[in-house]
This record gives sequence, C-alpha cells and structure tokens, in this order.
Amino acid sequence: VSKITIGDYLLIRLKELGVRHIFGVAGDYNLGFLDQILSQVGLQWIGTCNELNAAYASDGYARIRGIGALVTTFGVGELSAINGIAGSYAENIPVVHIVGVPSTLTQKHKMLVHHTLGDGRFNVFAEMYQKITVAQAYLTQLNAAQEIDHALTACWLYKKPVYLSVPTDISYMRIDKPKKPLYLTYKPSNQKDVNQFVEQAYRLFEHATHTVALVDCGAQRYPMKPLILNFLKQTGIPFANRGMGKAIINESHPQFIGNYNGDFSMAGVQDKVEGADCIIGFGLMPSDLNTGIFTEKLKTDLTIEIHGDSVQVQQFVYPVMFCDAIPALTQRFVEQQYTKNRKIHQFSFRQTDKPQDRLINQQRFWPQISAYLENNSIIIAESGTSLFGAMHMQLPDETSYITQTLWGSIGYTVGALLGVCVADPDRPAVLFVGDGSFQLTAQEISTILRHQLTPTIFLLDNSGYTIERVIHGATMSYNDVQRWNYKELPRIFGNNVWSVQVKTEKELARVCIERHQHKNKMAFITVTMDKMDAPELLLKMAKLMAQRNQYNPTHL
Ligand SMILES: Cc1ncc(C[n+]2csc(CCOP(=O)(O)OP(=O)(O)O)c2C)c(N)n1
Ligand SMILES: [Mg+2]
Repeated sequence: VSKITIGDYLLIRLKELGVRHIFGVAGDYNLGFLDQILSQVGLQWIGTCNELNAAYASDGYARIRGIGALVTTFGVGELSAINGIAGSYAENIPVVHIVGVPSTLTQKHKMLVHHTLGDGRFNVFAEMYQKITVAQAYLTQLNAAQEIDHALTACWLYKKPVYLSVPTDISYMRIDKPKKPLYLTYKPSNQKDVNQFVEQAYRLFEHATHTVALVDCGAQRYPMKPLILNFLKQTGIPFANRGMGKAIINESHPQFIGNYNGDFSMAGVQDKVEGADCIIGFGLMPSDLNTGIFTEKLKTDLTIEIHGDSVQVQQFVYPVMFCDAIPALTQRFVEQQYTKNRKIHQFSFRQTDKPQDRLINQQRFWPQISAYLENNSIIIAESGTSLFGAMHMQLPDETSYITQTLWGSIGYTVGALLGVCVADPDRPAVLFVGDGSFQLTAQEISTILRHQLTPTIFLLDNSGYTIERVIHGATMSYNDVQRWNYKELPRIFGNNVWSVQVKTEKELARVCIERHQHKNKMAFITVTMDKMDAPELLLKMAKLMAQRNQYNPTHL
C-alpha cells in the first residue's frame, strides 16, 4: 500500500468534507503542518490577526460551506480561540480545531517549554476542550487514521466542533493512504420508529382544524430545506419562522405568515401560531431571545418536532433522522388531502415612505435598508440593536441569515464575515454591526481587505453599548466606548475599500445606490445614530431581560 504523511492524511479527509480554506495563526508547534497545508493542492491558508477571529471565521465558513477548520498553536493560541469554539458548540456548527502541540518526546520528558503552565501538565488545554467539543483526539502514528476519521465523521454527523492535537513530530510520520472515502451518511432510522412517529403525528394532524409549521435554526444546521419546501408544497400548510430560522425558507413564499417570537411576534402572527391545534416544528431551539424571552405559549401536546437526529410528538421522542422523518410525514399527510384551497393570509411587511432629509433612527433604518438587499445575499446581524432590528426586517430570497443569538459573543460577526466571504466570494455579504461589538474584533477587516473580498459593512455608531443602556445603566460610563474615527479606520488596513459616513435618511439612500459603482471594493458605511435610540422590539424585550437579571430587588 502506498504511504502518506499523517498531516496529508488529515488534509485529504478535510477536503472530502468540503473544506477548501483553513483559518488560523502560525506558531512554532504548527509550522510543519502549515507547510503541508500550503503544499496541499485545493487548500488555501487564510492567516487571521488572532485565533479568536479564526474561530469565528471558521464558524461563518461552516455556516455557508457545511464545515470549517482552523489551526492554532499550543496553549496561547488555542485558548484565544476557545470562546469561538464554545460558540460553535452552542450553535451547532461543525468546526475542526487542529492544534499543533509539542513533540511526543518533549511531552514524555515533561520539559519546561514555552506555552506550558510550567508544571509539566501538557494535557490541561485538551481537557478544557473536552467540555466544548463532541470528539477529541491526540494523534500518534498508531491511532492517527482511525482517530482522524472518527473525529471528522462525528463533526459532520453531530454538527458540533471537534478537537485534534497534532504533536510536531507526528505530522510527518507515514501511514497508509485512506482506502476509501469517509462514510458520510446519516444512520438510517429504524423503520418501526419512523412508522410509529408518523402514525402518532398523523393522529394529531387528522383532528386538527388549523395546522401551522414553524421553521427554526436546526433546519439550517442539518440540510432540511429541500425536504421542508416539498412538505410545504405538498401539504399547503402555512409556516412562520423563529428569529434564528429567518429566511431558511424564502420570506416571499406564498405560505409564509411571518416571524413568531411569542409576545414579540410580527403583527397578527402570534394568534395564528398559538391558535393552531397542530404545530409542526422544524429544528426548534427555544432559547430566551428566540422565544420572545419565554413568552411563547406553544402547547407540547399539540406539537410535532423534527430535529436533525430525533423527532418528538407529544411527549414521545424517537431516534429518527430528519431525512427519514420529513418525507414520511409528507407522504402520510398528503393522503389526507389537506384543504389546500383554504386561504392563507400571506404576511406582508410594513413598507416605509420615501427617505427624508432627517436624521436616521432605528425605526426607519431597518425597513429602509431592506429595500436595498439583493437576492442570494449572506446577511449577518451582530448581537446588539442590530440583532433586534434585523429580526423583523424583510429578507430577500435565497438569503443566508447569520446571527449568534444563543451564544451572543460580541465581535463574532466581524470574524464570521471573513469566513462567509472566503466561503463564497461571489455572493453579496452584508454585515450590520454595532460600534461596541466592532471594537472587539475590528482588525479582521485587515484580512478581508488582504484577500480583496468585497462585503458591505454597516457600522452602527451610537457611542457605545445601546442594548445594554436600555437594559440597565443608561448613562453609566461602563456602557460608553471610545468614539473611533470609523470612516478613516479601514484605510489603515488596506486600500480596497470605499468608506463613507451617513447621518440622514437621504444620505443613506444615496450611498446604497452609489455602492454599486464600487462593486470591487469593500463598502464600509458608518451610520450615525443616537445613543439611546433602539428598535421598538428591543425596548420591549429589554424590560423582561432586566427583570430576569434581578439586579434591582424592587423587581422581585
Ligand atoms: C464577548 C462579550 N462581551 C460582552 C458582552 C455583553 N454585551 C452584549 S451586547 C453588548 C454591547 C453591544 O454594543 P454595540 O455593538 O455598540 O451594539 P448597539 O449599541 O447597537 O446595541 C455587550 C457589551 C457580550 N455579549 N459578549
Ligand atoms: Mg453601539
């Protein structure tokens, strides 16, 4: 059998999964492996300014390409990335984290080398990662093939990050070439379970007079979209989406009835969803910000839930995969001849009047900007006022909508923007990010410019942490940030940028049109807003958030 190095074996497997770019930061414990990346045909190295941004970029990349990968160095590098990897774990994003670690011999003799804690504990960082990855491996010559295959398959199967330690001397040891490609097939479900689930779901559906489907982020993590589209088409059932499930199915779909978010739903949607006597949930993730701070009133005994690797009807859970569940359910429901001709009140978004010569505010910004978004875009909204503004914004067709609503680590989106641009440079990428969040990871603009990527960035400059101000401490100094000269900033990092600042609605409208004359550049648009101005949705939800935090005993 022909032999290859362990490093090349790993890279060949990553390519099989769809990885074409690897993010990260060099360090002496991974340099040899980086040489292997650079000489591997079909793979490109994307060096980032720091490891946290590499983790965010890999996460963004994975949300577009299905999987992402990063390389960091021992201790110092991997711990910088750990927040990002925890985010991928929370949000179910498959990311492969490869760490170059000291040689087998160095570790065996517990030598006092750099990037250790100085106490001979070489496994301490890997132990930290055990809690936030779904598989871990410490590669040796004997186990490498098996461990790599196992970890990568787990990453793909469970849509969670995995962690691989590669000692410096191991990358170049030789093992057998892979004999066949990775086995990437969802485990077939037990037919008995499928039947039982479908019959039980059908009984619920059969007696229902008003059925509604609810689409959420899990429908993106596992490739449910074509199956859901067929389900909707065959059954004629109307659907709403949760905030995190926005635009997975086009918001122009004739059966779309709006965004459901408990008491904070779009107008008229709450009654339709909560008034249903059968609900079919695709990929539901009922976190605080995704459920209107737990104000949803969905009845479990009327709900059928389809997740990536399990389904639930009433209180019964079956280990049935989505790819078996959705087609079976579709087929069974169609037999009932669901009243397709029943009129669905398709949702229509609020339109704003013409841009005026007045200062931009949040209430008018979001509907105004949505008119300029193009089909097939990748739209990213950072935690902060952006997330809440975008939540009720109309998104164009075939959009990938990215937020980190559960993990909510500010600064995530700037790194993620790099990742999505690298993953698909031909799609228009648009980022909405607050000034406070931007300050955490701003330097990754540099890498975006370095690779001539051309996203549009709307920087919402409102002099600090507006979202925090509306929750607590409106005028406290901890919610202020230094006011940067944002318009000039991108020029520090590179020249391929068109940077403008707008204050009025008319100026905003003009730059949205002018942007097209600068297609081959990054557009960096600083939008000045008042520091206490927040989307209505946020103002209302912030009250509940403040109550939950119970800082103020009078709220108890
Ligand atoms: C890593 C991290 N640190 C702190 C926070 C707490 N936090 C949440 S939102 C926010 C402020 C965001 O401010 P900005 O980006 O300016 O948004 P806006 O002013 O539009 O609300 C902070 C500090 C967090 N979510 N993540
Ligand atoms: Mg701000």
